[in-house]
This record gives sequence, C-alpha cells and structure tokens, in this order.
Amino acid sequence: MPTMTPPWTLLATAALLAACGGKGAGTPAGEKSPGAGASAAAAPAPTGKIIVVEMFADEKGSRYVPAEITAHPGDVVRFTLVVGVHNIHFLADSNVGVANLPEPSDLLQLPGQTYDLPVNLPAGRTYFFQCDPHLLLGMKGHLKVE
Ligand SMILES: [Cu+2]
Repeated sequence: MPTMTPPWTLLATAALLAACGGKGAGTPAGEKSPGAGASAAAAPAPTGKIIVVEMFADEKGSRYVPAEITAHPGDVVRFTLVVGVHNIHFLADSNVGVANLPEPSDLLQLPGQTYDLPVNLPAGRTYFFQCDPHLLLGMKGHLKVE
C-alpha cells in the first residue's frame, strides 16, 4: 500500500524535515527509505514553496489569513497559529468525490505552532477546509490546486 504515495509527498516530507532541522534530523545519506525506488530517492529537490497561512481569533474574528490559497502539487501550506485555538479540516461532505483528503489536524494551541500540509491533492480543483471550533463563526478557506 505505501507504494501509492506520490513521490512528491516523500520529497516534501524530506524538505520539511530538513527545514525543521535543529534536532539532528539525520544525514542526507540516511534519508533513503528502504524499499523505495532508487530513482525516486535520487530525484532532485522539488520546486515547491512554503505558503504561510496565519490563524487568528481576535476582535476581527476567527479566521485564516489568507483564506483563499492557490498552490501547486509539491508546495507546502504552513498553517501557523497566531491567536486562538484552531484546526484545519478538509471535511469530506464539503469536498464531495475527493479521495485521500488530508486527515483533520490536531488543534493548534500554542502561538507559533505550525501544521504543515503537503499539497498532494490533484490539481485542477478547489478544496474546502474549515476550523471545526469556529466554523459557525465563518472560519473557513479554500485551497486551489493548479
Ligand atoms: Cu478556529
């Protein structure tokens, strides 16, 4: 089953590990996953970019900033908590017909805490996401993958 993982997912994960650093994330030589295709492991770094989305709950409301995101496969959306307690949920009912939606994130509670979402949904459509605690306050957004 793991062989269904698109290669860019692995690359994005590797990039994230590298970006986090600081914890002795391991040597590059150690990043080859056993059993994975050798060509995939040797592929060049993705051209993906990191798109920061901040999350607020203050006098202006509970919200994602920006709430409308355009990304490409291989990018990473980095949800960053500024104020409040929020999560990111690609609800199945709001994304009808989409397979392999991301799992709902845990609640983020600490300012500066981040949740990285690798963009590996199919291009050519827009996906809906929401904050579960604040949906009724209008905390929602769209991720367009092109
Ligand atoms: Cu929220």
